[in-house]
Amino acid sequence: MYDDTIAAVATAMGEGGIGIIRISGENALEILNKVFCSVKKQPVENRKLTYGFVEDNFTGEKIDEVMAVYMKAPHSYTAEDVVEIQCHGSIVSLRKIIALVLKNGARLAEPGEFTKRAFLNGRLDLSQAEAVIDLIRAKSDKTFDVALSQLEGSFSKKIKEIRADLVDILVNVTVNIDYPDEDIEVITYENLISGLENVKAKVDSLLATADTGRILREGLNIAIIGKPNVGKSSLMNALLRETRAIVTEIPGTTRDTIEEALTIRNIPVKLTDTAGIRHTDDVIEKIGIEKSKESFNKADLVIFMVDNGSPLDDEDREIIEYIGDRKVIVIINKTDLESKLERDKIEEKLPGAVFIEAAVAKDQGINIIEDEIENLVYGGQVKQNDSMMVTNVRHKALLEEASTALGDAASMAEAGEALEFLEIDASRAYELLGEIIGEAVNEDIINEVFARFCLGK
Ligand SMILES: Nc1nc2c(ncn2[C@@H]2O[C@H](COP(=O)(O)OP(=O)(O)OP(=O)(O)O)[C@@H](O)[C@H]2O)c(=O)[nH]1
Ligand SMILES: [Mg+2]
Repeated sequence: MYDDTIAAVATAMGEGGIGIIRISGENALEILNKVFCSVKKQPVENRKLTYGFVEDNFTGEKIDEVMAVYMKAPHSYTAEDVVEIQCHGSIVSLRKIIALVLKNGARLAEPGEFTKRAFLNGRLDLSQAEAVIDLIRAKSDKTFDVALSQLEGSFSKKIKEIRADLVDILVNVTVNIDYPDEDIEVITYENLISGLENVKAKVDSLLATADTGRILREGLNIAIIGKPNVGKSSLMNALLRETRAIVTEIPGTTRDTIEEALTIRNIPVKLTDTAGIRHTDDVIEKIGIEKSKESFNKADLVIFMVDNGSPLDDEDREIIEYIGDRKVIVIINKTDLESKLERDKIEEKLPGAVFIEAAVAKDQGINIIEDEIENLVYGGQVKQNDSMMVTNVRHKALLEEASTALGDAASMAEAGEALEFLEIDASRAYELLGEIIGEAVNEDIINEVFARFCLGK
């Protein structure tokens, strides 16, 4: 427990129906009693909402009409005494009340400090605390579900199960090292190898969800590229279901890249429509084309669009060269027109590509494009309703290291090396998995995790 009391505005600092100031620590109730005056002149009770006013206890000025609630330790967000004051959601009121609370002895909380206290007081483990920030930032139903299940402890439970398996192995190994002459069950290398491989397989199956998890969390960056007039902006509008980008029959209509956020099948997506790539003397268009190439380089997924109604030309070929061996979806657009395009020539140059035929202006093929995007994200590995997913880069890195350490231990066992050697790697894996849930982690890591939070959480 800490001896200082922290406070912050917990709601967004804008205009809203209500705004909440949160106070946590030993003096939370004492501070509330100094600045709050219940209408019925009754004391604030634990877990009861009380109606009253915040008044400046130095000047007597009435600040706002509020509701106040006190949550006694340990049954609160931080597991300390917590007070929340619900005032009107005006910046003026929020600023005045927080200033008054600070004047009465609270310290302004750092971003994430409430959640950090919940962690340090043992109410949440580290991966649960990290789930809080994911919940706040979730942009799609799916990301929210994954974060919620992580907050409820499903991910921690999985990690704990894996660690428990590993402990069994480690105990066995240690006993055989320390008391080889005692009358104990002698460990066989066969058992050891299969045990270690089993644990590694569990770690790896979690890791397999990481790419999908990252995309669901951060969003998928998609760039639509192609020569002028193939229908890139038409596709952007069709996916957005609104007329966002200007579409005309004049090649070179889009001169600057256009970015929009949307969700496709519940996957958060950042979609970029780009200027058609071609040789031009137009200064503005040239800059636009440079930006198209940048978007291409940054994209997780590239949609390359070609025109079914005209033969493959040098402009297409140049873009194909530029794509190289990047993974792309090729959209053959304008299938309502008579085909003049040699599809086999593109297939030859881009052997790994997925081909989709569409007539975007006629709203044909949009569904198939969305299907394909969904397929690529889930990669066939993760079922859509699976809410156990690695979404956090810190977790991913630790799981990767643990997997390597377990692999090393298993191959040492296979080579028949002394138990002492493989015990080192197996315990290392155990520690790495512990870091995910915050067992035995050093202060720097903890600070780094909570530095990513927003104020008031
Ligand atoms: N026939 C037919 N025309 C289409 C189709 N899709 C788009 N178009 C037309 O093609 C023209 C160009 O469409 P845009 O979406 O502006 O093409 P763009 O690739 O963004 O072009 P730039 O911005 O110039 O690079 C417009 O006249 C569209 O109506 C289609 O499926 N069939
Ligand atoms: Mg365009």
